[in-house]
Amino acid sequence: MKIFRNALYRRHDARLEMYRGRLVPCHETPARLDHVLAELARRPVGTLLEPLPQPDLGAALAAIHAPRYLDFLAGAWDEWVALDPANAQTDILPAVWPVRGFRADLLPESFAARIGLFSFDAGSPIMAGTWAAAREGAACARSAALSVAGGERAAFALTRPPGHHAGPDFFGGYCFLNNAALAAQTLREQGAARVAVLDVDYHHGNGTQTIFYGRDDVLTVSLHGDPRTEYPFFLGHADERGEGAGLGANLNLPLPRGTTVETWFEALEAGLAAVAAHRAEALVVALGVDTFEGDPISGFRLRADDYLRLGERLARAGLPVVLTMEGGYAVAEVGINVVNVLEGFEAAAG
Ligand code: SP5
Ligand code: ZN
Repeated sequence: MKIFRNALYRRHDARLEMYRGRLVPCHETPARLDHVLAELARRPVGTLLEPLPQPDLGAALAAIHAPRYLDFLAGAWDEWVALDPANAQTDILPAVWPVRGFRADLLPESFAARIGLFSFDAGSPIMAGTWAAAREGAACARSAALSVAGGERAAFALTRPPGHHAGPDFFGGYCFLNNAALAAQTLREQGAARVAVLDVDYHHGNGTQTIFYGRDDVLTVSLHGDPRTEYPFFLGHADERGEGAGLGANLNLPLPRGTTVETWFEALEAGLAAVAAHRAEALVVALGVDTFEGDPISGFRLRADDYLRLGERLARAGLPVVLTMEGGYAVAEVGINVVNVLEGFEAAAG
């Protein structure tokens, strides 16, 4: 399998996220990808590649994200430092948001107001290299989709920061640009009539759901911790089925904290049945391994070997597949778990 790896992943290396009234060290760190690359060096289940040159990446991103959001993200760090040179020592976090009843149509002049307008949590700091790292990650996701559209059976976008929480005009959940959505949109543009996104990260793929909620050409399926108790809390319930033309093209499979492998794989079967019923011609897998029993911020109980089975099952779906790297915070085990998925896939894909 082709593995498009983001060579700029270390440039996003934020310090602190807000948790229970305190700033705590970020869970989403460069070390996560160090471990995946180290495991790939031990078990070379794919070919590591640089993303393809992409003069049209900006236009491709504008098909899934609002232009004013992209403009803000691209310039946020420079604006922040221009406000006060001392800001260069501090990452950017929002502290005020336009909730129900406030105006989101007007773009405020205030930087503090705009960072709030374009975000939904205080856990996703922006620093000097965030845009460069996220943009290069998007280039990897688009490269993976272009290569699958060109006839590859499967390709993996090995990148961070992750993407599935990023919506049309908001960041959060450590995500800035939605790599899985970009891959799905790219597969559509390249000729697949119907595409499915299957999100197996522990957390609901709220960004991806929101991007495609009104469309019937991209099915979005997510298996995740029940939002009644689990992040991102405000979306991901079973009764969210899509709207307008997209009605029926969103499937949420929320599972209780503590869910073990048998139940999880039953939900996976239900998700894959929906992908087949949609008659998807290509599949995007938002691959988070924060379903692992040792994950420090999640609550499912998958074990390392279960990821081999996941990879095998994904291959047996029989579709061309783009995988994007999402969550997984048991840093030392992230490499083993991710490479297990790839190895299982390759073994079953033949
Ligand atoms: C891509 C992805 O997996 N994003 C997840 C974002 C979760 N953000 C909220 C994390 C809450 C951190 N809780 C700290 C618990 C310390 N024991
Ligand atoms: Zn997650």
